[in-house]
Amino acid sequence: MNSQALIDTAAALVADDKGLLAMDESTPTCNKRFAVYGIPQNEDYRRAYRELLITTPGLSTYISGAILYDETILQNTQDGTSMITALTAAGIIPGIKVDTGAPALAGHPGEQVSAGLDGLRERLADYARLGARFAKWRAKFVVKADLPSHGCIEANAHALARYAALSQEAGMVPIVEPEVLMDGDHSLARCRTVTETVQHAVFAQLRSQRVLLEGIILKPNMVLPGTDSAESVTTDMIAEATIGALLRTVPAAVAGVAFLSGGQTPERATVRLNAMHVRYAACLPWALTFSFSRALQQPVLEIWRGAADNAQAAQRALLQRALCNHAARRGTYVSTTEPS
Ligand code: 5MM
Repeated sequence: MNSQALIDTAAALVADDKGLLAMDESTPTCNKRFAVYGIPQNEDYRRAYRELLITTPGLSTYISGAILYDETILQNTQDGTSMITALTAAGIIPGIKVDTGAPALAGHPGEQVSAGLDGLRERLADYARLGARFAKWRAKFVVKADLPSHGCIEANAHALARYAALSQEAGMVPIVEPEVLMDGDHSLARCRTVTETVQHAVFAQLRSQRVLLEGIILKPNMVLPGTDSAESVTTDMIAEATIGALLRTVPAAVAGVAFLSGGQTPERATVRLNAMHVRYAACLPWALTFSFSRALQQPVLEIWRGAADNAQAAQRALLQRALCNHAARRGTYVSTTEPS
């Protein structure tokens, strides 16, 4: 394992106030997003869409890395350039999602454990040969009065750490994504408690599997009340709960923290990231950035709708969202940064 190369890649992924573009939706998820806008759900349209994203002019000014899905990493742009080559030429570091989904966890009704460890060493070697320099694995945690269970937290934390160790062995920086889901009527305080419990378990397992913390990126949820909660919270309360939870659980050695957006509107995700920087930038031991999928892509899909004529406007929308989040990383975002 070349520790310095891992540290350098992790540092490059969070450098210059940039963030990551998560474009690793599995085929069913991508099709579900296309269906909302009446976009045909087939490989040609998924390829064209992903080409549109990665060929956005100027994207690397704000985006350091892009997380691809297995289908995409094997595809080419229309002119025959591989997606990886196109990304690298644009100055964006290519990465790959390597979990293979989350089947039900036996003995734990309503809970799931992410899969994909079998054969992972070989898959990582193949992806590294193709040019991927980082990987991503997501574990998700449902919040209810009695969930997540200890068994679910332990199983997913262990799998995340085994994945992270294998990624580093392959020379790829692991993005470690434990997501406490927004679905439900839980309070902000409950989300914070669960987030802290999950992060504690994840870092205990990462240590136990001898993962180099300087060579990982953590991709957590922001601490938010559930989507069905009637609780009214301010942006400052969210910033305080999120940073408070992370400061208590994430070692200072970790290279960076890059939030998922989890179903927040694009503007809210940006405003909240901005507030965290305005209030806490001076006391953060790690880089704090974004690794959004929906909060970057939703406006793009809304404009593109599968029509080539809309491609340039859709790319402008992606660039605009990336710019807003780049500003949020500096704590300089204001609502006038948004398009009128
Ligand atoms: C939580 O999802 C990740 C971040 O996306 P959001 O910013 O929209 O929350 C994302 O990378 C996710 O892992 C992919 O969309 C893949 O999802 P599936 O369920 O298709 O594996």
